Amino acid sequence: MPQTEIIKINAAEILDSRGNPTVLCKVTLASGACGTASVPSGASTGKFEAHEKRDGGVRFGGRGVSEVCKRIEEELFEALRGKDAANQRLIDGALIRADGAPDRSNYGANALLAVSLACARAAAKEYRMPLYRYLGGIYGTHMPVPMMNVLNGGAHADNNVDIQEFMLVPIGAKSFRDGVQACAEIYAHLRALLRKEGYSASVGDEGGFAPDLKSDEEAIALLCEAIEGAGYGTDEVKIALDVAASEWAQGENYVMRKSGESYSAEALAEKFRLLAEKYPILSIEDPVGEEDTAAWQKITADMGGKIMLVGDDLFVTDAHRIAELSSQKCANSVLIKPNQRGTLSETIAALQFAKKAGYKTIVSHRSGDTEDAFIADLAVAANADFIKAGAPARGERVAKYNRLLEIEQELCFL
Ligand code: 2PG
Ligand code: MG
Repeated sequence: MPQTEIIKINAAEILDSRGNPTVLCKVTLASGACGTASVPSGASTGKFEAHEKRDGGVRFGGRGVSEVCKRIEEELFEALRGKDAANQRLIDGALIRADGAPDRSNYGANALLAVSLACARAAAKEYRMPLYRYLGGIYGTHMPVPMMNVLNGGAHADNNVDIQEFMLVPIGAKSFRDGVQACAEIYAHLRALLRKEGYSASVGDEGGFAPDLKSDEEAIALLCEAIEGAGYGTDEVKIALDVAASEWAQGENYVMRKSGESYSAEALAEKFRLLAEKYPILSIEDPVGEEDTAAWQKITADMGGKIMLVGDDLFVTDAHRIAELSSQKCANSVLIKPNQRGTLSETIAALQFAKKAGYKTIVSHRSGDTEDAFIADLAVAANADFIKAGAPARGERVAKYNRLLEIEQELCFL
């Protein structure tokens, strides 16, 4: 008989990819099996995301999490002691009740998520199953298509580019492995192209290049050139953008942080309509602000039949917001980031609600991340359409893609 009762929880303050502290948690079961998980952290966080708890004070400029870890080991352990780690809903319900705040501001979504994910890993270990199979059973076997962010701007880079992410999406690839190969080859080509043009090939937070360019549109043109230069067609490798427009919202208008250009919601939507006409754009994330429901409805009505319109800050991985806003015909795709809500069960609920609405799903990393590749297993288990995990460079980014390569090979052996 599996012995999946929780007997111990450890937590430690570790660093994320930006050098900021984050939480690592280890859950030990009665059998001796244990699971660990660490949590990521965003830079362009949505207003409706759950709270991320920090210690304050002077350590790490107030961003320390040693107090957060102490409370996990003492208080959250008390709430979970003896509970069955294999009963994820029970675990997550206990975590949510222990926190008691709708925005998870008591312990913090970072604390809750680290415990929630570590419980799932510990249970998977005890059942001797790979994590994706524990999470998805025999039904969760779909490899997501990567969305690789190869050019960084916005809050993720110190360059003059306003749009946050320019991604490659190898929709024509026959396998995940072929998709990774295409993106890595195009990434290498883009580096050479930037150098040839006299631009910097240094990278931003998610491993994409972060040059100063003449315009944001030039970034899209460079991606197209790199796709073709690497021997691919723009019908097989498409482009996705994450505008992160909530960052620009100022009253009624949108003011780009770097160029200072100002747009009404309508003018901004028109700009993207023209770009999508001119370039092979598959998907645009957060083209308008998280609170601008009317603008979301309009852009969805105008462009939703042709391209993916992805809600990130709009939905914040919240099943209730997905149900509500999809019924109001906002967006047609959902970004899924577990730390936006704080537990695995709520993340799965968000995925289920998105699918029920007929929306595409994209499981996503955060700009500050760790080597933990939980989202790779989650994407396969949930049969998600896409995974967004940054460039094919930097350890914390490639950890996700490498885990998926490993999973794909395991699935092929079946
Ligand atoms: C986003 C994410 C991840 P951040 O906006 O989609 O790319 O960025 O983690 O900074 O919110
Ligand atoms: Mg986003």
